[in-house]
Amino acid sequence: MAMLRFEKKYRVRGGTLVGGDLFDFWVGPFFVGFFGVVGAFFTLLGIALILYDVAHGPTWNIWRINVAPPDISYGLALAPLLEGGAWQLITVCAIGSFVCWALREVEICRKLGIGYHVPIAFGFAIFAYVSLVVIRPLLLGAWGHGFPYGIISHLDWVSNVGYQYLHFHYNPAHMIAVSFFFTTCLALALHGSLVLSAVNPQEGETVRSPEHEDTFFRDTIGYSIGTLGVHRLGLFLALAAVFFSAVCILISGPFWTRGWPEWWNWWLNLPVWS
Ligand code: UQ2
Repeated sequence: MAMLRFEKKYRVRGGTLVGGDLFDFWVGPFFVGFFGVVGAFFTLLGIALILYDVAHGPTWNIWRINVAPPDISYGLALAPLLEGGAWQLITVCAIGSFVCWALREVEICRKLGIGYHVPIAFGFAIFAYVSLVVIRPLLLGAWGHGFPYGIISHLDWVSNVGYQYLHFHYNPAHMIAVSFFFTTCLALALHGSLVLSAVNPQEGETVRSPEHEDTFFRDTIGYSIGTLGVHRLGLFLALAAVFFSAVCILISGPFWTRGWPEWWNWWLNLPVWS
């Protein structure tokens, strides 16, 4: 079935979580739904708040624009609008917008009768963001521990927080996360190149089957994970990378306040050495 005809056939009523048929419509190619409407509201309000805060700032230079969280002295209280209050409201709008996007994906999955893998995967990305701007600030007792919204400013924040722990690369969860990021790249490079090698032949050559893909890897390393398996592996590797990234920042401060190199003293202090 041609793609556009497929979409017409499967753009069916129902599957909504909230609002019943009320918002069950499309605008051009886009499904709207209750979460499309509410998500658009959060997005527009968030952008308006960013522009309001930035208009009171010193620059319109895109690299230097910054929306800063409140000073640490405000603790977990609400701050005045131009002293971090905007950052707090923007954070609420961002989370509202991201969660609406995920739930709109869920409604589309329900319409199509497919699994919830995409919104669950996106949920890991939302969890990573929420770790930085909600969970860790709550554990440390001040919204000022959230990261600032700006291109250069968030880089400075990452650098400063890293150096606060002397050498972030000694953070064990950071090590695991980086290993997963690299392995994700390896898996996607293997997968992308293998698929193209089989299904995008030179002119005059024929498309090859998954058996050819299996045989390539059995011949080279004695093992093929299979066409379904490689996607399970890819999803696992990518989600594990995000999960351990969240763990690595959540343990920095709330559960470990010294330099990360020092954490490894447990190894040097093992009784087996004496
Ligand atoms: C594979 C397979 C695919 C693939 C790839 C493999 C036919 C189209 C890439 C090979 C992957 C393996 C052996 C796993 C490597 C393990 C790690 C941790 C990177 O067998 O099936 O389907 O795309």
